[in-house]
Amino acid sequence: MKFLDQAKIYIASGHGGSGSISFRREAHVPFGGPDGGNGGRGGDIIAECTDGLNTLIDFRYQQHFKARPGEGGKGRDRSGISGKDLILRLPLGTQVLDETNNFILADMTKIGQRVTLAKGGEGGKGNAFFKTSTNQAPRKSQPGGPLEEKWIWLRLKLIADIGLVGLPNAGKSTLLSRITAAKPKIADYPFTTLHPNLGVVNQDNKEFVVADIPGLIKGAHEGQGLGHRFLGHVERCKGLIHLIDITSKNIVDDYTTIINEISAYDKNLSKKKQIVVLNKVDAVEKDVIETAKKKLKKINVNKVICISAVSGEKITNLIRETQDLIFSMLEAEDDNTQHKNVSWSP
Ligand SMILES: Nc1nc2c(ncn2[C@@H]2O[C@H](COP(=O)(O)OP(=O)(O)O)[C@@H](O)[C@H]2O)c(=O)[nH]1
Ligand SMILES: [Mg+2]
Repeated sequence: MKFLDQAKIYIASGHGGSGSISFRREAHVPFGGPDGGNGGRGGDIIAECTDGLNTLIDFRYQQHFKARPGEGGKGRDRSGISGKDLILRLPLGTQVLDETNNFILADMTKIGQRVTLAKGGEGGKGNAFFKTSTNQAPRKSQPGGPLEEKWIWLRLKLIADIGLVGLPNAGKSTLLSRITAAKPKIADYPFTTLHPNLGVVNQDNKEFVVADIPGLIKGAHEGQGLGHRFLGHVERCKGLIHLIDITSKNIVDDYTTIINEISAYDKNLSKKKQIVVLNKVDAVEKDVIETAKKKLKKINVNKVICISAVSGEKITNLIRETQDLIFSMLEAEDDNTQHKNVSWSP
């Protein structure tokens, strides 16, 4: 599935430090008691759900993750220092699966959520621990507990920030390939695309994910084409880019067809913020653009961005407007979510 980004990685917690065997040696105490300290705990491997990441690309470069072992215990009842935990920062929506890629070990669904994937070994007891009334000088200590190691799969179902909607031929695939590294088929027969294409837009060091929603046509909500099924993917988008082909004979119809299909699918979806875009301005004269804008104004579409996905005209404008939209939605979300940064434990 194109929605999927996945990586296989090796994780190993730290083994526990061994307990120490030691006896007190002091100038005036001929037979000192046992004072071997306990070993430190090995570090855990912990998955943490993090804001602001939306790919697993980092895991293509590094596949081995090992937490630190615990230190051995020492004489004079000193415990070994525990090994540091290793935190795997995973994007929201990542699932952690076992080596077979079948069994889900963790589902990262909340920012701040933490799940221990591999537990560090316990520290071994030092000989001081084994002192009893009958054995005042034990020569016994424990080794540290074993580490845990395994291969796991990380699977990210990308959640798009923005859905790209519009009739077939509006230029959605062209725009997606222009603003992201995605390579969708251009001028593809609309219903042969079985999955929405996704791409990451990176501008001014800010990233967002766009999903191209193909196959939306009149009657999609009654099951015409596959567009209806795809609309489900935009449910969690923060907003829409609505593309209209300016060379079309009836841009108002084109616009309302899409709006009707979206609201027939889900009333809430039609409340999503959208950026209305007239595409292919390279192919028409200036007066055609002005007429188109006027027509849209009549149906209360007052703000329109005119671009050419082919020549690149005003594309940066569109991206910045989109970033503003996402930012305003995030701010609104922040106001509504008071528990956003509270960590979650299983
Ligand atoms: N002249 C011109 N043609 C475009 C532009 N954007 C897309 N097209 C063409 O419009 C056709 C449909 O584009 P496509 O991206 O496949 O549309 P989609 O069905 O919405 O994904 C293709 O032949 C594109 O080359 C543009 O900005 N200017
Ligand atoms: Mg397309």
